[in-house]
Amino acid sequence: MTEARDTEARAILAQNDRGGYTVPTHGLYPYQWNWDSVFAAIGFAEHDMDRAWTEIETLFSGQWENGMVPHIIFHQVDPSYFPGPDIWRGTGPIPSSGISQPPIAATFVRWLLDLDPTYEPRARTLFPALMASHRWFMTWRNEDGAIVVTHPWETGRDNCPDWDDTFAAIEPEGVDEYYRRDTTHVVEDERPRRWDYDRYLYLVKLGADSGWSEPYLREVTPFRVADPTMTFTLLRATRDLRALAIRLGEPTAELDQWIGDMERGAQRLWNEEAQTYDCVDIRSGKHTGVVSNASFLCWFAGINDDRMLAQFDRIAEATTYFVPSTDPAHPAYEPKRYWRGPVWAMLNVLIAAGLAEAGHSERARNLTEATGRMIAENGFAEYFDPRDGAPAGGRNFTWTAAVWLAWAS
Ligand code: 9WN
Repeated sequence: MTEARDTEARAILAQNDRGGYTVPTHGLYPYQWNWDSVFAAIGFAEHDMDRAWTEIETLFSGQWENGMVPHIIFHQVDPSYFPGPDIWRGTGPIPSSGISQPPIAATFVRWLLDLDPTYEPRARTLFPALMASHRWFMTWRNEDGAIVVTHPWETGRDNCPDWDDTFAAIEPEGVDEYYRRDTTHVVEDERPRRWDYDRYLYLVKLGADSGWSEPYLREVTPFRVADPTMTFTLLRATRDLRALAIRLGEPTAELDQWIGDMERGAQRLWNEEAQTYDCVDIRSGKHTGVVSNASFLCWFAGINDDRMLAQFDRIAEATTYFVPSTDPAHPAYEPKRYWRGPVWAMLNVLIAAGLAEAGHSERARNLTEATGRMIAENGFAEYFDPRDGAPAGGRNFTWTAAVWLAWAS
């Protein structure tokens, strides 16, 4: 079984390869996505190290002048996805979206280099671009060290219940008629609702009409939410960037400052009442009260908080496959609907890495083994039902194949 899955996983990476970059899956997502590509790189690293580096380099070829690395790069127009480049109106060197995604690149560059140090010259070339992307976050998305997003798509956790209250306060006026393509590829019950899409597009229009002006959006957007995915991945990636800086003989003062800021900022995400890290709506000041899979990225960020162990154990007990994207005890939990319940294998990799580093090796091992079993039994789906591991969303998925090759098999 394992060997057959290995072959299948390599074949998926090859099929989704568009020459220098991979698409997450054919049809549903026909472009280069930011964090998907970084996960793809570690999958390629299993059999083709040169191709692994190219994936990340191609991603950074779309970096904007202000340092932002877009969440989608539209290398060639494909009508099977909406919204495309005409709606986003990105202002970078290659047509792109106008928001970013969880900044995991520095972490994976460090991991790639650990696997084969002879690639150091390529890390050296990427280093200033990585610095610029972190500086962009720390300049425009930094609320006292907690990192905010201006669109749910930026966190990669598109329709999780964390956005429900903020979205309820948005009246999506002025959005043109549109035609979704995602539900032509995947059944509707496994995708966000129309209600969510109306608001996604409202926020895209707000940003695009402003020419993606960060100073303007900081003042006017109704959606400015501090989020554990961004805060924890950026904090972790900044620690890795610091390690790279030392290795390459680069200064670390700016990085030290950012790490200190985010260590303090991460504490803003602690919700005493719910006993978890969650999101904070900067406009209303309210916590969202959701235990999500992103809450468990605390260890990955180097925040060794034992209070989260009880939450982790409770949720692992409650489901056959874990970590579900939303706490099964939350009223908004839906085990098949995208980020409102399903398990995402690639997020498990980050959670398990953090658990192992914090010394919780048995939990890390259990999570890695359960993720491996889930993929071995159900294939390379986009996400999985926590109750029985049933595959959901897109199939032949790049990041699921990549994490299988790199960790889970
Ligand atoms: C919007 C590509 C991306 C992932 C995200 C996931 C989903 C896009 C969509 O697919 O989002 O960015 O159209 O649904 O939520 O995490 O990067 O796989």
